[in-house]
Amino acid sequence: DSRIQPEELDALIVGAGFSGCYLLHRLREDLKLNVKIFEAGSSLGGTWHWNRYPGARVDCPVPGYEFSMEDAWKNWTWKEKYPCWEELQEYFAHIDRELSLSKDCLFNSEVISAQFHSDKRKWAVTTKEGRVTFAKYLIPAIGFAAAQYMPDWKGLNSFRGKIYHSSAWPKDGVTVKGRKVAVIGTGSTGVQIIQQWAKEAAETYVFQRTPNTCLPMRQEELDAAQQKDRQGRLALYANSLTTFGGLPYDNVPRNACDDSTEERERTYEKLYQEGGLRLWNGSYNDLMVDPAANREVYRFWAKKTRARIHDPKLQDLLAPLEAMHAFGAKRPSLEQDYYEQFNKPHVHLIDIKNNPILELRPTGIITTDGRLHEVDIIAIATGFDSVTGGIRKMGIKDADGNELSDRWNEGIYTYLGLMVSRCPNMFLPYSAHSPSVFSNGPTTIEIQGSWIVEVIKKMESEGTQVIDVKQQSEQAWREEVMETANMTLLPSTKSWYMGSNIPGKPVEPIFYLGGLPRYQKKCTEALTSWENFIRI
Ligand code: NA7
Repeated sequence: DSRIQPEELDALIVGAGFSGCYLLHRLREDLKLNVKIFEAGSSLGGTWHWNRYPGARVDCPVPGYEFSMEDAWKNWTWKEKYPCWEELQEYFAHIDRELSLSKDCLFNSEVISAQFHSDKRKWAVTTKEGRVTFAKYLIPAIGFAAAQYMPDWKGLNSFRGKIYHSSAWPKDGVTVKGRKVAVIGTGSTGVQIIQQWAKEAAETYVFQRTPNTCLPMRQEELDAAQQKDRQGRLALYANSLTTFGGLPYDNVPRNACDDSTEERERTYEKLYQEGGLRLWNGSYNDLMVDPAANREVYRFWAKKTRARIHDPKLQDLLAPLEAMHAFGAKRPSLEQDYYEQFNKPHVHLIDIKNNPILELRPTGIITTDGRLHEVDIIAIATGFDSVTGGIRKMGIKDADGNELSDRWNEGIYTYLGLMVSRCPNMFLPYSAHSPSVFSNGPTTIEIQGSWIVEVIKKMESEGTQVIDVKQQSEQAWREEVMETANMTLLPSTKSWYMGSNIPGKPVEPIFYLGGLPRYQKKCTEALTSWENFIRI
């Protein structure tokens, strides 16, 4: 709409999830910048605004999964160790009250293009409604899951029932009581939906290509009084900066083969009983490095899991004796009673690895064996075109007019996962080449967000208008990302961590696997030397 006058901002943040909220708060309060968030959704929350499918909950425990600013937590207590999406939305409403965030948010505003104008030395950002805004700094805080992945099955549009992708769930929910439902996909999302729907629907059809290696969540109700312990809170935040994944889990300080078989079994049992991601994220040092150590933990997991499933055929499909991929190379999901659902006669597992989906029909899903699975409602839990899909959707163009997503088709290049050459004054929290998805979200975001604040603070104080990063610095960071990933078993497995879940997407490690302490050290060094930046 040409009647809308272009607005000039110091910083424009895209996305009102954890990253966007953090940076709005810090840039506004610490640096007194004129900052706004443009958010495609109608409220704060990011992932927790969009992913409101049944059973959605976080798999990092609270209170670690929260902002560490005292204003954010001093009047807040959590109800459960792994909160559901409703509680996370309440948390965002709470921080909004405490930090007055939404007054600087423009909701229902999807950014469809952003280009750096070298003459104006600013980013021009356009929303779907045609609003154009100029900003000195651009911060795409869009997370890794801004672009959903919907496979193009034949007949997709012919289905006459209801069909929903997990990340665009209807606000009013979906009633499944007495209905026949299907869930396609058994990643973290699929597992959560299945666990919930199997308890409510008349018939539940689960379309599984690869079994998940789910770990027991061991949910707990939390005591409000205990959470008031200020010292405890501060110690928790400090500790989270010292662990690989920003979680309150220390690794077992040995390799698996250092222990006898019995000792190893006892250790696995202890970690498994502790629950959560412990067996994956706080296990032996060599779990993700040594195939033999990895096989051992898988065998332990399969034994525990198979014992919960009655039908031997289902045991082989849900927890085969031999691993289908390295344990942990795909994210283990947390479950509460997922496996028990398959002991119910109205829950049906369809093995679409051996019997793929052929097409959708008006009344259901046909598999290659010719069988029609008639259902009323389908949940699509096939995940995301992670990171790069969101960047493409946002239409980011560099100072030369090149689409960043096209550039990244030749391989992702970033400096510390935070900046990209020829995209001056642009900062990318929780994006590619950062520890993001292998670490506790808020902890990673605070490390990255603080770095961004420091860079901008320095620029403002010395009057620098524009900074870029050196290409050789990007090259060096890419090498660090590749080297650390190649030391692990991750590249051996097709997964969204490697980009291999999306047909045609370049297959390479998308995230940094060096762990949070090493990452934070690299970020700090960059600010001390300042030698990787170009001041323009
Ligand atoms: P994921 O982890 O990417 O899981 C997607 C699931 O969908 C997975 O089981 C896939 O099987 C399956 N899938 C993907 N494409 C197809 C097609 N074409 N046909 C059948 N099945 C398919 O996404 P989530 O949403 O569960 O989780 C994303 C992250 O969000 C999660 O890790 C948390 O960090 C939060 P596959 O394994 O590829 O055989």
